Amino acid sequence: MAVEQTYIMLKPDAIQRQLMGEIISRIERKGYQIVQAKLMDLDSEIIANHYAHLLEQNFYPKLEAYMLSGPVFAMIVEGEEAIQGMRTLMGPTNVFEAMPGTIRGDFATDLTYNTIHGSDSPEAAEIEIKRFFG
Ligand code: YYY
Ligand code: MG
Repeated sequence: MAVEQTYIMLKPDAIQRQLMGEIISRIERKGYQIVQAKLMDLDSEIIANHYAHLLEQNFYPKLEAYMLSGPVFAMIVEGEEAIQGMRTLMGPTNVFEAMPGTIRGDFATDLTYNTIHGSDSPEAAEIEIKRFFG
């Protein structure tokens, strides 16, 4: 067991659908601390860096347009095993398999518009925290 920091981002649909309070409540109720947070507009360059592993995918243009469609809410979330714990709270990438009670299971019906991002490993968390918080 170790205290970890993970990069969490509420994606544009979460802000547009006014789900920020609901999702932040779930993170806090779980027992994690939000140690930094900001609303920000992304540009194509930071999106391409963040999703570099997906640039060649046929859905990338849709993903980029979504991430440009409005502000995101970027957070550093801290807690015991927070990287895996937040992935569990979020639910899997495939929203059709996401269980009720998870954020994606409760709020997402589309593989792209999936409401929330969370780092998938300690290496990714470190890089993503630097990318979005400097
Ligand atoms: O880490 P996570 O967000 O759960 O999944 P990734 O495999 O890193 O994909 C990033 C992002 O790409 C995903 O959150 C939505 C989008 N995406 C998509 O639009 N269509 C797919 N078939 C798969 C992923
Ligand atoms: Mg990912």
